[in-house]
Amino acid sequence: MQRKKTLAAAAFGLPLALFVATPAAAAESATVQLQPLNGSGASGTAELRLDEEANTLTINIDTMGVVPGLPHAQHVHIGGQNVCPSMTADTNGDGIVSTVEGQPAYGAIQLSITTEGDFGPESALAVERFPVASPEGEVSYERTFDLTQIEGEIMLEDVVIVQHGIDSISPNGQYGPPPPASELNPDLPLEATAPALCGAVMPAGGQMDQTPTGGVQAGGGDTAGIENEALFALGAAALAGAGALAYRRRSSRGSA
Ligand SMILES: [Cu+2]
Repeated sequence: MQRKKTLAAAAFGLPLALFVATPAAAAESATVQLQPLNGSGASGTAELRLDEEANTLTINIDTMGVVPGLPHAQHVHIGGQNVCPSMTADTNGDGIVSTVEGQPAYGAIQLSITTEGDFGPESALAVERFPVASPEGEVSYERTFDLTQIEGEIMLEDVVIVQHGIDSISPNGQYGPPPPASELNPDLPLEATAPALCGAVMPAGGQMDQTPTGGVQAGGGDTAGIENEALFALGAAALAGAGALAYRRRSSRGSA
């Protein structure tokens, strides 16, 4: 029986085998390859298991090559183009794709992948509750989240995982010292919040409805537009006002 089921699934196609949804079961899972951003040289994977009956999301993240001994903020981002940014997202030309610059690609924070306690967007920069990389620069993380505690629905195919924290601006084994400061919190160095790794559940060019780069999903009854609104309603609280405004402005322009 088990074998037949597996074969049937294989025959079904699933060309990427990254995103596995079985309608009969109330569980979905996805494995995401995390790619380096901002010259981090890091690598890793994230595994997500959504249990719709229990309404939980279990996230495993294993990364290597990240800044040793320092905390690495990590989030579920949703509501952008469901992709990871390229260096063309570096709109201010400082050589770093900051968290806000990457937002049109990967969206706002829906879930902060913390080690304990709150995991909503308001914990986006709860530095003391993010995993600390080992002396070898490895992070090994697992937590199961009770999704009844956060607003909005998480659809796995919309998820982009981002792990933050780089040391490539002033390589010295620590974040900063500033400047440059993070656009999210002037008390934090840009190095602490800039993305180091990013992976989208649905790779660019996959089965997702892809809008052209620079385009926006608003209007036309496209669900992505609704999600964006939902995220704004959520407050995207953790994001600095300026960043959220820039994001909104971009959305408005694209839909006009
Ligand atoms: Cu993030």
